[in-house]
Amino acid sequence: MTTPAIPVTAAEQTRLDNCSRELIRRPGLVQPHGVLLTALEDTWVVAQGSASCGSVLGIEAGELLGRPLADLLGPDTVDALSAVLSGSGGAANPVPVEVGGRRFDGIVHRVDGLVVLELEPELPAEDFATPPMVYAAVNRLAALRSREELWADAARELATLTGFDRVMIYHFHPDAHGQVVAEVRADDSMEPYLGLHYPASDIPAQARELYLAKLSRTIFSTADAPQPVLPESGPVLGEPLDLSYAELRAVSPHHLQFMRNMGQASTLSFSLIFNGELIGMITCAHRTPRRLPYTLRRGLEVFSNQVALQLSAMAEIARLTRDTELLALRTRLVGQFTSDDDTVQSLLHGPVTLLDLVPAAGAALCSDGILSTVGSTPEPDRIALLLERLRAGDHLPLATESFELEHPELAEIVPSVAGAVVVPFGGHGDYLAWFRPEITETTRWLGDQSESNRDSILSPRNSFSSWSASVSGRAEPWRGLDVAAVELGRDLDSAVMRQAEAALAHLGLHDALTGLPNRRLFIERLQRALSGDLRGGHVAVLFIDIDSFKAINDSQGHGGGDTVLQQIAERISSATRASDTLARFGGDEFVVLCENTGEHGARKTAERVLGALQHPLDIDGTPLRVTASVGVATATHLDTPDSLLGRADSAMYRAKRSGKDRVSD
Ligand code: BLA
Repeated sequence: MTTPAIPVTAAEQTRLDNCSRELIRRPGLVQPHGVLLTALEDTWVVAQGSASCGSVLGIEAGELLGRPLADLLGPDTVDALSAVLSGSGGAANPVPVEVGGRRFDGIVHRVDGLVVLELEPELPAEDFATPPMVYAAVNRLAALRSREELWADAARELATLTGFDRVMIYHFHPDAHGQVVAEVRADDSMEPYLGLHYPASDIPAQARELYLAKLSRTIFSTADAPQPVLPESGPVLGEPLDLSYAELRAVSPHHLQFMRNMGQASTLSFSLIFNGELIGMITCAHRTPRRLPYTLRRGLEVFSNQVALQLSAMAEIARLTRDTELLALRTRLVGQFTSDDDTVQSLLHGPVTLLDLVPAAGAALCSDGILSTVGSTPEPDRIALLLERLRAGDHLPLATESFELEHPELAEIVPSVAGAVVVPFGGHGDYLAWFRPEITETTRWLGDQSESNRDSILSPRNSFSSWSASVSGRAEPWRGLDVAAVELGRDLDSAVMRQAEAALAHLGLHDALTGLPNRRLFIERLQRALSGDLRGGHVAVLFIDIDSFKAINDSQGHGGGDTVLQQIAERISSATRASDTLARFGGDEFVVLCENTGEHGARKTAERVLGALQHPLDIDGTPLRVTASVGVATATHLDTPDSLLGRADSAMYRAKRSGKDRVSD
């Protein structure tokens, strides 16, 4: 039910697809400022070498092939490299290497069944940030509490630690397009990119996947031509070497062109990863070639990891807080719904309303087939028609941010809104709906996104000046509130179900005509009263039978008898105490259980019952006189419900025989 915040154009989709196909992991090329050699795992005999050997080492790659690496580096260095590979004694990259009087950082790893050794010319340590500086920066970040602060401070710290003249932090949106969320520039002559968005194809899918596997990459110079690894195919797999984990991997020519167009000579970028997902990146860019020592780069990977972890913790906390708030609102709405018989009042006009849960211009509620609205919504007949179509098209529940784009056939039914969430509930065609109007969203892009700003569809943009594009026909995104709406629908479903169950349970123990307890409930209560502490003497039962009810019933015609019985029930009820239980046993038989009362009290209640029938009933304006015969029985400690009821019944018959309209015991 989620849609991208910014629609992807067809051209952008094509570019994304094509860019993603480039085989960037096995380019067969390395950057020329260093050297890459491969060696066989068991013998350390050189199998491949980059063409840069000549310029960097002063020895052509061809001269090294087939010779033991120890001939070039010396046996101690080879031992040190192999200790790194086995991890013995905690050995780690880089290994200091000297060739022909030149010093290098030696970086070794295993891939494709080969040992890969990269040599980067050593940089003077005193020109660069020290490990303690990196540790201190990591510690300063740990104190920050908001992601805006974290983004800004991390960029500032990295500008200091790297000396690169532009540092940017990118945040990836759910549709993979990116946004520059922090930026530090060396001087104001550099164009600001802060806040700008860029399309997903600037960093295509396979690049993101690679950046999950390797946390940093150096692109030293956009000017120098990459150098082939010779021979191109490795001796084990017979294909170009997998350079995914190599420091010197040459980058995509499309991206090199992108960098040149941006005026970047070098970049150093770091992955921001959480839960196996690339949530953003940090890019340090320089206008002239610049690179950092391997050890510092590793330190900055730890720094970036700290940024990613903190961003993730902040996002998790924000998510949990929001979930808790939404849950509280839902619970209150369901509480109102359950306690208020008026569904419209409870969901649309109560202390908490549907619009508190899902903010929108207006909301609609269809309850028992009756449509009510609050706020600004389409006309009720339009909403009803929309629902008809949604049901027919099997589109429920619906969440859309743009009818125009996602359901053009429905857009004309509700032209006044752009987005809607519609959730059925209760199982009888009832539903909840929220509506949002169209808003115009203006996105500031990094560079004109139109094709005129590219040489060809696969080319990067020529200009990167801020370029605004507006998108209309869309509502503000629901951002997960559509899910909260569906959950509310489910909550209401179960509330409706519980109410139905409660009503059924009530029916099982009550008389449908008068709502009074039925025989079953009465016997249960009598049983409890008789087995209670105050048993015998304190429990009494009145048996009430309406005199000549058959004649009354016959005279009242169809349904009239029911009205008479309902009115009699009310009269008798008014004569009993709140602690008494009045039940209807069916027909014209009513029974009262009097607890905590003696013979005298029970008899007084019986007299009050007769008194309550003194005034004629009012049956549709016609007075009707009714009388009753009442039998009273008080319990002894030997009584069961049956025996006590039996005596009350006999007493009632005595009252009838002695002339009706009286009490007997
Ligand atoms: C890689 N694209 C990248 C990288 C960044 C960007 C940061 C990672 C490599 C690096 O650190 O330089 C994008 N750089 C940006 C953005 C800014 C920036 C958005 O400075 C903003 C300020 N790129 C294109 C097109 C294609 C393309 C049209 O513009 C494909 C046809 C591809 N970009 C592309 C590829 C990579 C990439 C393939 C991977 C490069 C690699 O690691 O090999």
